[in-house]
Amino acid sequence: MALRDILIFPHAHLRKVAKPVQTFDAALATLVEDMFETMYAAPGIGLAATQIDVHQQVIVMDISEDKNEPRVFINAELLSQEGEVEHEEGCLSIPGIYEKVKRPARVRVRAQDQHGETYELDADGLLAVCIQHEIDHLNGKLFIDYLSALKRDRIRKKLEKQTRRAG
Ligand code: GNR
Ligand code: NI
Repeated sequence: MALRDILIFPHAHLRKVAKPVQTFDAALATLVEDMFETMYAAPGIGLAATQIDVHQQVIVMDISEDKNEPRVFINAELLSQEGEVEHEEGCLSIPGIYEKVKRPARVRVRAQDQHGETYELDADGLLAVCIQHEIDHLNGKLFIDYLSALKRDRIRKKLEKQTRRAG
């Protein structure tokens, strides 16, 4: 297992669009393991491969209190979305920034697990928010894209300064 570096906004690669996974091999298993290790260490409740500069449709997640309910979403697609809910979001690629975002409240998702087995899931609450947040990452989209351009610009300037200081 290995920790991977997380890209920080406004890194250009966060805007790349991920490609579907075609082969469920040992390399994919290692990627999924590394993503869990990186997510738990951060700590975060979800991680999209885009965030570690891997542009394949791979998401890991664990929204449980005890961090013992790992979920894998490969080639995830939203089958339906309904309702609307506002939730405060954060992102490991946008450290220290927390803002309310409105999204559909309930989703149905189809995905594959790490073995290639297809499954469907109905989600609401934090799980629905997190799934949509992670699928956005795979499409090069960030939660701050839902904010005003003014707010987004302030966040960009703040993080650019921090990244410069950190080298
Ligand atoms: O750890 C995370 N917490 C979180 C809180 C509210 C809405 C979404 C998230 S996902 C985030 C981890 C992350 O950046 N995933 O891409
Ligand atoms: Ni994120």
